Amino acid sequence: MIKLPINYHEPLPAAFYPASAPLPFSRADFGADFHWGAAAAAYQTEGAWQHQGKGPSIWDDFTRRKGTIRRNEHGRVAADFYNRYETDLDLARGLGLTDFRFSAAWSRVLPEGLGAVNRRGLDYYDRLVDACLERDLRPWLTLYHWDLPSALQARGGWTNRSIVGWFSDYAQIMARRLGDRVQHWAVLNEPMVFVGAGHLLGVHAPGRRHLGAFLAAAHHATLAQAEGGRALRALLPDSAQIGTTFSCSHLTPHRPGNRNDEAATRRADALLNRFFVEPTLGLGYPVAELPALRWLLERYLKPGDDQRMKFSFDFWGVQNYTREVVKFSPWLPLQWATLVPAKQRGVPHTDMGWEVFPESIYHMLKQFAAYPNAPRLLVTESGSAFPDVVQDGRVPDPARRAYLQAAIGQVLRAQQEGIDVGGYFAWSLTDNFEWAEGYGPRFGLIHVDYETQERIVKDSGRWYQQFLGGTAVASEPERAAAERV
Ligand code: IFM
Repeated sequence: MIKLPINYHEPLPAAFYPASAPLPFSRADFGADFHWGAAAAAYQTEGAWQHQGKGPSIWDDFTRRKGTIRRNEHGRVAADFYNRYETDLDLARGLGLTDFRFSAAWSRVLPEGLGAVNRRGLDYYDRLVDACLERDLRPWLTLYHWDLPSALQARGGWTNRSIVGWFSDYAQIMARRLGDRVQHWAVLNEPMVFVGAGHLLGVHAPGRRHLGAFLAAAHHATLAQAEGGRALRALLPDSAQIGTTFSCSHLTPHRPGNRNDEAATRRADALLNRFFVEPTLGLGYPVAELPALRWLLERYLKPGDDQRMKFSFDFWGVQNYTREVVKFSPWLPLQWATLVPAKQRGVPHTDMGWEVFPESIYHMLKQFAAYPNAPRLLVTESGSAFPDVVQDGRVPDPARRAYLQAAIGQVLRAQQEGIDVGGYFAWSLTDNFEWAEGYGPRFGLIHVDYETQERIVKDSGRWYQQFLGGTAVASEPERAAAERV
């Protein structure tokens, strides 16, 4: 059994894994079939926002509204992945990854969200899938990573129950075209985030702040999650591994033992970690902890929905970045709880203000695996944003490297305790557009210079490559220098 440093409160996790010290584990400890990947998403990386027939999405619209995004940035060019995917996949291959997770932009395939297919958009994903396979990278396709076609938002978007059918039609188009080559499908990316941040907090597209909109969107996303799974399974009954992904955070009370904070922590857990998970298992919504969800049941739940929300996924994607510390709040209806920011607690944190707490991933894997009938788990996102400096064509990023090592170690810890966890995907392959935060926070294993689109594999990426036994990775400046010799 490996011993990992946990419960630390040192300034930076790098202190635990100095670059020179050997790790207490190796790739082989995870088993030969373990999926080693990195992840990305369409709006955050592709750019090409109006290219080859793509229709607008709610993120194209939201980023046009002044003041919604830091420095008024947008994803119109982003990391230019649409044009540079071959370069990026070469780098991914060089890192030694076995798998690459990306999302499709619904409005690239269906500019109006439904109806006529944009052949050139679908062709692009066809080429991308082939490009992965040519490099021995298994493609993991996420159908929805937050960029709803604007035309569907004009009809109410996620608050309109018809979205369940629209989404199912889109899923079928993707399955028919790519199902012969894509074996791993994720239906939704983090429904709590696009529903909550987009419809209750108003900080993500479509920028709504309305409890009714939140409850409607939540219920329709829950239905679409299961319906999308059914659509894929009906068309790909033998070949596809069908999953969906959940954001989650290990939660602890601000004042352990304080009854109010303990109860607030249970409510926050119901909202942040259980809400979209339990209906898939037939357990319904966590109404006992969150009585406000009765409105959802009264207004939006139709006869038969309890069954419609169920789907037996082949895997759940666990997406974890931090833990949260929870305090009772009399001001926030729905959960009557607030999250105490890491900065206020004086603990080490990333550029997102998230506490550096890699053991959260271990706790969440244990929590999800404890459900009877839980499917196989994979960590489909895990990572950290720290400021980067390019020095002599390299990016030394010890804090990100240490976070990555610690997170992977925590996954092994869970696996060694019997949890069926089958993969780890670092977020993210390259730096990209971090939603409301714009291009400030950098999560990539590969640095992107947004002026020139030059890529440099960071030291964290080089560490990942050594750990995975990938072939040497040359960054663009190094390749250019080699060509000059
Ligand atoms: O960048 C996001 C991603 O789109 C969804 N999961 C969390 C990441 C970091 O915030």
